[in-house]
Amino acid sequence: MCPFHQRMERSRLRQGRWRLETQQGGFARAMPTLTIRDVRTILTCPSGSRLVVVKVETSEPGLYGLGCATFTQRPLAVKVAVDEYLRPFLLGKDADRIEDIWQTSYQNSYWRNGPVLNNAISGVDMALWDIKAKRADMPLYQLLGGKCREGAVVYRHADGRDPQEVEDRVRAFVEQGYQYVRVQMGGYGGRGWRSFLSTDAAPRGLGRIRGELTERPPRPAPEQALPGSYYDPRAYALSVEALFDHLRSQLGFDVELLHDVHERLAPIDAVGLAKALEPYKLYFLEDPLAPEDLEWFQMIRSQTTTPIAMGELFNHPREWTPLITNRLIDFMRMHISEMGGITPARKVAAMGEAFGVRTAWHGPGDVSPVGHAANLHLDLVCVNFGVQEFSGFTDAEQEVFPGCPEVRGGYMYPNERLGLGVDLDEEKAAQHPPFAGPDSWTLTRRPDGTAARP
Ligand code: GCO
Ligand code: MG
Repeated sequence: MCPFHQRMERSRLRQGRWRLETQQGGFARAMPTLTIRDVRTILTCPSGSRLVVVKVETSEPGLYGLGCATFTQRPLAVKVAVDEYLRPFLLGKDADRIEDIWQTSYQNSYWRNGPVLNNAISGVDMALWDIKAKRADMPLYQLLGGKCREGAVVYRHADGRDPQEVEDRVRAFVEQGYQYVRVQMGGYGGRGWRSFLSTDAAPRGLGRIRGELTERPPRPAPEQALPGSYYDPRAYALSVEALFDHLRSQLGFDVELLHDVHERLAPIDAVGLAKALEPYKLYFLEDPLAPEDLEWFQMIRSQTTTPIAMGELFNHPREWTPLITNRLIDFMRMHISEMGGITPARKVAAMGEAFGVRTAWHGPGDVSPVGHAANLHLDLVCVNFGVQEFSGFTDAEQEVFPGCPEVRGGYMYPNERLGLGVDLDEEKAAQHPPFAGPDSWTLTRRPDGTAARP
């Protein structure tokens, strides 16, 4: 046995891990069975988003794994699914059988493919991958096949009240080394303000939009209109065109720009916007349609070459499979825990590779640092990686989650620690208890008071 494996063998024997035996020039390995000793759910809210993390403890003292199960709008529902249903189902099971545990957990509820149960399964699934890589003495990306790149390029969010404010924020990110920036004006759906083009505007080479944007009060709502977060879809669509006209004429085309429609438009207006934005060469236009309107993607495809990204709301294979296999999207944006974790995500990423669809996993503030690490390990090993969303880690988050991936010069890097590489300080997590009750931003309404998708 070569000196390297003698050293490996000695360290594993010391750790009572597994034995390397040579047989006819090969290596055989006998791994002692590792059973699941406990499954616990930790809720914490260090930076305003309620995060859900699952900790799986094993029969090997000190060997545990962490997984992200964050459904930030319904954290308690996920906790119950894990504590009351998955935990009793998993205790004593062989922690190495990740695929079988995924399949049986998925089938066990009979009804399946929902945001609560998928997130619960994801928490366990990611934790089991974390454990297996720790046991193999390597960062997870090594176990998944090794690096295709040294770091994952990320995009940041630039939001502002008007085009100038958005431009300033984009410039600030570019100065920090970011090459990809998502631009929004007034948040999703351009809350509240209506943009009108000044009457003396004239066409310019770049696009069809011209002239200054002026703010106008929202369209009048009917009497006794119900409370909610009102926005005006048509005015929003116009403001996005004007925003990109401004940004491209001020910034040029060096910086890659992205925009999230957040399913805020009627399908035909989404087709119109995707077409109107073509001259501005977006890296991608996200969620132009809602999961309920998938058939409209064909029309977008037939009308424009603006790259399309979709998927953060998906939790059913029948949502992502037709879009990928019919090449109706260019980027898959799934929230990995919403799919059920690393096990399904790596399979769908491989499917995407076959159909020219790249990954751009969901990565805003309501993904825990454990989930961000899972995104990163997949980003490093998938040849069809596109870009990774990143919204920054606060100091409080980094305290609660030691080992957060590092971002430098616009790239996210692994910390080369074993497994996912992120840990959780339970005492610190407990200092940030989650707030109770439903979110308010999702109570969106159109100008006439009709409830709209958030
Ligand atoms: C994004 C998303 C998020 C979601 C949020 C919901 O592209 O990052 O659209 O901002 O709105 O995750 O809780
Ligand atoms: Mg989005």
